[in-house]
Amino acid sequence: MAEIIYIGLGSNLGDRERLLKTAVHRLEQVEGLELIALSAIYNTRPQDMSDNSPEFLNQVAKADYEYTPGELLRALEDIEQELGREEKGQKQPRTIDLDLLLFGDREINTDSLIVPHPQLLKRAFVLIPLLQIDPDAVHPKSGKPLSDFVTTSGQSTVKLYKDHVAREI
Ligand code: PH2
Ligand code: MG
Ligand code: MG
Repeated sequence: MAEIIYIGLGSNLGDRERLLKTAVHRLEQVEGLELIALSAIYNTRPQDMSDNSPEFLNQVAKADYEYTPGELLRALEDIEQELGREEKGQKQPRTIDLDLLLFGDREINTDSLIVPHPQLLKRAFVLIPLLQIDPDAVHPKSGKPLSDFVTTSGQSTVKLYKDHVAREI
């Protein structure tokens, strides 16, 4: 049975908009994955990054996925590799970062994957785009609406990029 998943996309190195678009095309080609909706692209202030880190573009994708979380993680890592992601350290700029945010209402805790994403509730740059496509989304662990976790200070770090709009697919 397919499950609803959410993926956070982020880029702060190179042609950020093109990288997000290419990543979305690659996601569409992942076996067993059917895109349902894409948030707008947002320009976001770097959070927990090295000093002078460039601003990010962030976006969230919602999809149906048929296979296992491990298989999805591998597909996301393959796309990161293909789009020139280099492991220079967690706080360094990256061409593309694809994070699995939610996988149905599952809680996963392995060496390679934690779902829900452990930082989800602290990150306006994923909460705001996710809520744009699903305003009533809840956090599987606590059952609380994700909208409860958006703060005014968080909101001020996330701005719509150009004239982007969310779209259903
Ligand atoms: N990703 C991080 C750390 N900080 N800040 C913003 N604005 N956007 C990101 O995607 C991001 C971040 C770790 O992956
Ligand atoms: Mg990340
Ligand atoms: Mg990541």
